[in-house]
Amino acid sequence: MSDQSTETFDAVVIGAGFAGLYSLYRLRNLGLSVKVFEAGDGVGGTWYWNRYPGARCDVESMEYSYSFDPELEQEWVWPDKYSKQSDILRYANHVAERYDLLKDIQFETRIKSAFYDRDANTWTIETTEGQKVRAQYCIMAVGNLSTPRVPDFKGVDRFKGDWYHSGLWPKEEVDFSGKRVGIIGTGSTAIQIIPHVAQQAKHLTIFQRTANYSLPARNGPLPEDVRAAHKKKYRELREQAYFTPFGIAGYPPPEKGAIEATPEEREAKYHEKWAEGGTISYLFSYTDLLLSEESNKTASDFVRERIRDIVKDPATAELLCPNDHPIGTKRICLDSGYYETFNRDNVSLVDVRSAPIEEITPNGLRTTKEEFELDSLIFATGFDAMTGAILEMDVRTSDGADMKERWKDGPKTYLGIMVSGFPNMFVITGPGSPGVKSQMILSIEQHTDWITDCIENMRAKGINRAEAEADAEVKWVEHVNEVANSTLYPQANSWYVGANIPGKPRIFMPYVGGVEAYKKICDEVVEKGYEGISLSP
Ligand code: N01
Repeated sequence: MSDQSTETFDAVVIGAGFAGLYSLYRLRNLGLSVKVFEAGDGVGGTWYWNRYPGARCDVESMEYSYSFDPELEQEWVWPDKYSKQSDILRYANHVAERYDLLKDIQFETRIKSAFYDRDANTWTIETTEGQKVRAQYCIMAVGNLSTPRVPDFKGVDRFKGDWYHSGLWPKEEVDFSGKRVGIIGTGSTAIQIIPHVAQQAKHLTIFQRTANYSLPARNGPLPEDVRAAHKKKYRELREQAYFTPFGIAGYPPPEKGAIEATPEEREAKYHEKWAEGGTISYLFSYTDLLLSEESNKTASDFVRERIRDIVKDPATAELLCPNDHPIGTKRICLDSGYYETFNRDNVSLVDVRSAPIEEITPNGLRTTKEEFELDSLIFATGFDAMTGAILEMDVRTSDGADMKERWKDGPKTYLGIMVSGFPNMFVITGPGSPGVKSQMILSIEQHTDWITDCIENMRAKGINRAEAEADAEVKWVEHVNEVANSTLYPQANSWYVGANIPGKPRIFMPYVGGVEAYKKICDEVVEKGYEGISLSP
């Protein structure tokens, strides 16, 4: 495409998930011309791609939604306590239509590169089809779990059956009736898929490398009185959510540490939380579950005991008991009937830690110990999290900054929002932000508000370039690490540290100081005249 045909906008947003939609809404309201690019053929991001059976949010519906418009939150009706994927996608589409966002979104378009020219102070964004647009601001609303990863098993291309990745699930319903199905992975995704596929398949074989902690969701229809009561207090609850660690209101903070309680007290508390369901509730049993190994062990032991209670075959139960990380240091899974599924005759669990998968064969899968015949194979093997989507693009500047080079030893950002050397580029819930450790939509709104306020301030003052200072970035990365190292989080081999991607630098990526602390820091940066950010005309 010739240079003359390069359209110019004030801002380009990459991604039309919840972050991209809200960015478009806010930037447009500032009077900016905005173009959004989206790889899918519809809005919704994670909820567009992850259509696998059983896909549901692990944050309660009344919390997991936008707060920016009180009318929207009053009119929308969430059917269930925890929303299923199709309801969240319906909501994303409703928002896109209600605020007339679709006209500025170009679908089925993947971005190849983003190039910043310092002299012209513009970003040129190029699609894989060679279309180019220019803009002063580049907003990365690319998501944290948007680069699905199929491990490079030998032989995948020779498999004669159908295979699926959870994050690239087909739009059409997949019928596993009468089939011998294998699923690789036992993370949050697999734990949601397994009970559903087990009900259909002739046989389901689960290939587990690492056992995870899963808690019961106790999901069900949201009673009308509960919905109404929440709506009555919606404004207050939204405000409260910002003063909590995970950005979720309604959970009274714990008052003491687990070891301060007697064993009987603890047992009663954990039983109460187990019966209530939900992950935040359980983590909020005591103040120190993510800080003290001794305290954490009491909560981890309780879950292992429940697994042994539920799963009838003792060997299977033992294999399902997580033993390599403290509870909560990986995202806790939330399930509906996961452990119970292992009592079915058509379900078997295979340990691929002791006997790893060697190859996918034309008719199934072979471990170092055994061969399995399969008609269908599901990869619930996760994502190149937090950095994958940005590094998939070629992001550079005219003065030689290259994002792949800059992040080769792990991502470095200022506040998880800006990267030094990449002016006027803003990342929504990037590495170094609490995004993935919070109610994601709340963090998306907080980040986007901060970014759009920054742009508004720049425009009011005739400032054209905002750039994170290298020193401020170094200090932020140190702070993120320091906070993480004061907790048990780094003990787990999770996607938080890139452990699921061979060769990825092991760096703790999310900010785990909590939403309240993070928002306070962001607000103080503004009060101090955008401290750590160089602003130039
Ligand atoms: O991915 P994961 P996910 N051989 O990386 C296994 C969010 N989410 O898609 O642990 C054998 O957690 C891997 O084993 P191991 C949520 O934030 C939210 O499940 O590396 N196994 C692991 O068991 C979540 O944390 C919701 O040893 C291999 C699994 O694949 C995040 O998404 C629902 C393997 C990957 O687990 C990611 O969850 C779903 C190999 N070579 C997801 N490679 C809700 O809101 C990988 N594995 C409810």
